[in-house]
Amino acid sequence: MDRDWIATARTLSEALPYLQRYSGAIVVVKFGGNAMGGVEEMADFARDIVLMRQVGLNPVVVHGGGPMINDLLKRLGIESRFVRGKRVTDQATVEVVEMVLTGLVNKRIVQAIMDEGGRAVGLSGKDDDLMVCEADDPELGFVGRPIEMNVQVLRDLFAAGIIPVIAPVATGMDPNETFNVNGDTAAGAIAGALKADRLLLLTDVQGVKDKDGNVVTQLSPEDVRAMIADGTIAGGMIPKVETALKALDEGVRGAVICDGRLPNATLLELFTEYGAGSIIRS
Ligand code: X2W
Repeated sequence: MDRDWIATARTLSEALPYLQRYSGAIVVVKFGGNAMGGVEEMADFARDIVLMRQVGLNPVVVHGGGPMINDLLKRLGIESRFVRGKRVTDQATVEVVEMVLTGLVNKRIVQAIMDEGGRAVGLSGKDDDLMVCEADDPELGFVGRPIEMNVQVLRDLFAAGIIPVIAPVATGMDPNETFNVNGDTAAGAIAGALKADRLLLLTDVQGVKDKDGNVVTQLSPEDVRAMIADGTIAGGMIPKVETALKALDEGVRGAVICDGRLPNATLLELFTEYGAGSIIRS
């Protein structure tokens, strides 16, 4: 045998308690633009999501696409500028953000899931009023902060066996307004509104690191607050852990920050003893 099929069968057998534990669970997966990689990585990600659905979980994909937005803005000669990790979004930029996220990126993920034999439907925060926002900060322009969530459409899709794939674009109280929402923020708000069992933030770092640079596998909200206060958690990790803390406050059972470039990152996290990255839970 050129492969250890016995080990493959054992791996499946060992996953049984995890499959039982997560049966019916709602898992919101944030798939960041930096974690997307090429066609093959996209197919691998999609296969894991389809497997989750196949074994009785209710996965929801919330995606980013920052690098793809940067690309098109550059081709159009529009400058990209970020303040505290969020894109300064004027009228021209918000149009590009909506086109890239709800068009290009969203449909690519939907297609990848269907290619693996799953059923997926793409939507944005605008569909069925899923996510209504207000302006986050006047300095950022049309960047939205979710203030009202209507997740019934997601429950309807779960019941039909369909995987929702959500672009982080939303309307405001004025329905003619369009807001650009940070992908992590959107995933956290959706997970919170669903009181999800897990929020998985897939990114391009291994997880939350301690002072020596080692990944901390389990943290409580208090640990996270202490690590922010003493500067151990800094930079781009701050908005991620803050999203996680807010989601926990809203009733999510556990939030995980892990490296989406790892092969089968979501399966590793959900179905093995090992886990991946850092889990934050009370
Ligand atoms: C993000 C939305 C996309 C995103 C942006 O315009 O880039 C804000 O910054 P990643 O790939 O997850 O970074 N929105 C307000 O979050 O993409």
